[in-house]
Amino acid sequence: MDGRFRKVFVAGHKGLVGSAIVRRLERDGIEPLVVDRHALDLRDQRAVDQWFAKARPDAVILAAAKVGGIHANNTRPVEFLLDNLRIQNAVIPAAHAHGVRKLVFLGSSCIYPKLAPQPIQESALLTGPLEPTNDAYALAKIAGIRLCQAYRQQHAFEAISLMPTNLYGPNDNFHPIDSHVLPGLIRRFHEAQNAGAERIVIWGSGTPRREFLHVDDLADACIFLLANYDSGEVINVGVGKDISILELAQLIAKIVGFRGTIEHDLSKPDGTPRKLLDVGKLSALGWTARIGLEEGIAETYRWFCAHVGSVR
Ligand code: GFB
Repeated sequence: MDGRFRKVFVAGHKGLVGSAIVRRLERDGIEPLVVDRHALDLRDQRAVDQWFAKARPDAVILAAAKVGGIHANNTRPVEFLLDNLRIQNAVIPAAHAHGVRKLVFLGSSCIYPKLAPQPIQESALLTGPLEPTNDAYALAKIAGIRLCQAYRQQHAFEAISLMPTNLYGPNDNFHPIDSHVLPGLIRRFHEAQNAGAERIVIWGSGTPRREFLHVDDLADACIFLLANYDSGEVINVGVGKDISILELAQLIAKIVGFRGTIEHDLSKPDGTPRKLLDVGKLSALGWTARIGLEEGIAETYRWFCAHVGSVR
């Protein structure tokens, strides 16, 4: 961990990403600064500015966001646009105004153009139409990246923007409808297995491909880049390989022990056909992901089973 930063504020510390970053910092013996959402609504610009004036962290990892899977994004664009803009427009200006020395902003692979050439290079951003099922979220995140670049350009503020691929791991949102595909299928296969079901339905054709990065790898990359990256240009964070949704379902079935048949609900959207990230820029800096998909899903399933009564 970079010795320049002793008071690191993890915004969104209870979420999938935030809780992984807290675990990663604590591994370095650093107790991060956190604040519960009932004590501070990160969408409230005045309250956030007053909090920063008192707390005065020296680094910020902005892991707080309104996130969700394809269904949530497709049906609630107002929240995905407004909540994310409000959080970004509160935290980033307050960080600059109150002496924060470095801020890490998190974008997402889904904000690249729907049909970007694969694997997707960072230069593809804003070169084509967005994926309609999540364009509200994507525009909010693109605005956040541009705000970080504007503060760097106008005030020499050290803000960096990472572009993680699809994430999964402990403390994810396993909601049957609003979750991302990997946790959503873990819950569905688990419940089908427990119910002795002979068939299971997944959404869409199963042909889209997705890249999955364990959240502990993302957290490690965040700390690595906090110390080793200082540019306004976005940087991809991924594993460099992908899997079809059907292959993912078959892998989760194997891990859960479900032996029934997998069927498709073609009334549900496929979303973007592929969004594999080019991770050449990150690997050139000396970082690569370590957690393999099968071991990562198995560990996540163990966590899910141990917390099934309280998961989101
Ligand atoms: O993770 P996911 O919901 O979103 O994956 P995206 C959607 C893909 O998985 C589609 C299929 O092809 C779905 O048809 N799928 C199959 C399912 N069964 C299920 C299921 O039970 N639940 C879900 N959720 N999908 C997201 C963006 O796109 O990527 C977010 O919408 C975010 O904004 C995230 O950025 C990283 O990967 O398509």
